[in-house]
Amino acid sequence: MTELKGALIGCGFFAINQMHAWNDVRGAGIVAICDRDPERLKIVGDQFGIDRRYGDAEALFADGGFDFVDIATTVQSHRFLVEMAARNKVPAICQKPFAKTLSDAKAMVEACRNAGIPLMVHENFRWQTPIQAVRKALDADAIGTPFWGRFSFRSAYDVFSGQPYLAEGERFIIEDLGIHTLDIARYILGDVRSLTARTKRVNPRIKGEDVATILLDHENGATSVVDVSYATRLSREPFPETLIELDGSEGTIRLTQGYGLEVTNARGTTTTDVSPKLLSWASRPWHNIQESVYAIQQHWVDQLERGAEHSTSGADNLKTFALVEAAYDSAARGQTIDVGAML
Ligand code: NAD
Ligand code: 89V
Repeated sequence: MTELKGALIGCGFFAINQMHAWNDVRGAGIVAICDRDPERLKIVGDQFGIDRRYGDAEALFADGGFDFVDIATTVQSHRFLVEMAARNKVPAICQKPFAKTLSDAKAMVEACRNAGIPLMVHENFRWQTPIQAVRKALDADAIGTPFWGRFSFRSAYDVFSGQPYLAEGERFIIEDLGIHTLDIARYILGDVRSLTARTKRVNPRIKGEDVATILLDHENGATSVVDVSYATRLSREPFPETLIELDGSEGTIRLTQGYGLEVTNARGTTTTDVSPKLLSWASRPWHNIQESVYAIQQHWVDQLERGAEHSTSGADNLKTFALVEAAYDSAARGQTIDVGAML
């Protein structure tokens, strides 16, 4: 198999995980990196032995010599860089949040479609081992037809020390973390017809909301609650686990803290350990996220080889991104939002 050559733009906090994962992925490797901050460029270039280094993305694309680009910058530059990839006809991965607004996100999908290049959003949470285990239990018909769900992420973990920009934006938890939880809700219970949300800011040292409660009406008739908080101090800190409750016509599923999967149906209850692997470069408690980074990047390569659509393609991610915008809109206006009308 020919090894695909990748270029990574944005050598910040999270890109370290992406670079480690590219080392492990079968069929691809990173040959060039780019960051406008020379210090970050040096740190990542030296750590991963990458000689081709660029301070400017235009210069990177002008030199070429790679088969795809992995955009790991923060949201402000996503549209600019995805459209640059499209102009250069280079397949692109873009970190979440995909864009600043839904109309930007639609334009980015359109640009890649017109250029005929694959576009995947690095929406990795659905690739976590415990989330995949829930999906598999549903696919195996363990609980019949699910009619209710809860997708919950409640924590007091200090995310601001690693990602200081999270304290500075007008928007925080829905845009940064809830976006993953909403994507998981879609992945497990299907697309969403309408949504109602309430938000709060509890931590006075940050600008945006750190608590959100969101009610989803799924197209298949199921109802779910997505509840996320970074203001919840617990006896055992669950970061970064998403806990799931599903009730179905023939039973229930509970994804419990500590990565336990409990399935109850007419045959009784089975409890399975669905802990993520601790990859050689990973560290607790991030290993759950880190393993999913490896999984989504391997998926990128596998689907490119098959010529098949990615699970979190740009087009798919519009449906998650719409939920983020709908949640802010609903919380601001105190109204239920018709999500279908936004797409
Ligand atoms: P960061 O600020 O630490 O790193 C971003 C880097 O991009 C910086 O080094 C910056 O200099 C560089 N950069 C910005 N614009 C650029 C441009 N136009 N050209 C070249 N370089 C540019 O941010 P981070 O915490 O690493 O987050 C990056 C992205 O990853 C964010 O969108 C964040 O939401 C996302 N993220 C995802 C996960 C996940 O699990 N999927 C986890 C954490 C962060
Ligand atoms: O996944 C993320 O985007 C991260 C974190 C899990 C810390 O919220 O910002």
